Amino acid sequence: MTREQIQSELGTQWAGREIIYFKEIDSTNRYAKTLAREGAAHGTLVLADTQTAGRGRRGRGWISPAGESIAMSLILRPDVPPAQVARLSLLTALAVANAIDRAAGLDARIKWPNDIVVEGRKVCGMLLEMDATPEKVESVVAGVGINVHQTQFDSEIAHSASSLDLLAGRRIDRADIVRAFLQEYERAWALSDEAMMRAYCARSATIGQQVQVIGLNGTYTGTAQGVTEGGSLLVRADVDGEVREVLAADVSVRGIMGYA
Ligand code: BT5
Repeated sequence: MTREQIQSELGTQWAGREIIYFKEIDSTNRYAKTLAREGAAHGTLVLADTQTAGRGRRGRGWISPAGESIAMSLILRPDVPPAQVARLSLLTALAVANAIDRAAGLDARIKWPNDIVVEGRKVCGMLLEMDATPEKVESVVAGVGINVHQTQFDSEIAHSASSLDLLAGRRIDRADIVRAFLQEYERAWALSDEAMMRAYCARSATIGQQVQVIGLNGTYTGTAQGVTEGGSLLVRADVDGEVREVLAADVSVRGIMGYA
């Protein structure tokens, strides 16, 4: 996976016009945040073959083995107040799912809030980090990790994870996935709010499913009804039929049937 391969026939206006590639780095998100603070342009991509300290959400880690996966962080400078930044999580998920579908021919689905699954297996995780004042978003770093060539996983994730190669039954080109991601990102960025939400919902693995909401104040089951533009999941609780708004930060959601 080289910069030249990705940028050949890329054809984007801003996404990935600048690509910074590392053979190895601690975390592309950490580096991208530093670059953003130094003034890096909207659309700059930090890409690594492997990370030694890849980050997941809430202090969890992310494994990206050398030669087998994609670890990348896209620097964004949206002209929106901080309250509207949640839209970018939805947009990022949509762009990754579309890219995997187009470049690997797989039915990629968005598992709320931030996983991409194929056949119920996690092939991608996303971590968005924002640098903002109360009034203004300075930058957002959209971090994306995709499993491409792995054939084995640590025992901790063996039941839930898979790779594009395993699912497609053929070798998928990493540069094709990164290029498609940048193209799909730009396309999704230009959509109206309504069109983006429609496309997001059509790609959701969660909407319409029975889910279990595991929160601080206990656990309940219900049916996922939709996602708000603020990124919350709407769940109709089985116990009283009330629709509750579930924030990604508050709970984890499990499908009733296993991981997805
Ligand atoms: C995520 O967190 O899924 C967000 C992962 C974001 C990684 C990208 S890579 C580029 C950029 N730079 C970074 O430093 N990070 C971003 P979360 O939902 O918290 O899931 C983390 C959990 O997923 C871990 O605790 C493991 O159980 C599992 N996991 C770790 N590595 C995995 C992998 N390669 N495939 C599937 N599951 C994995």
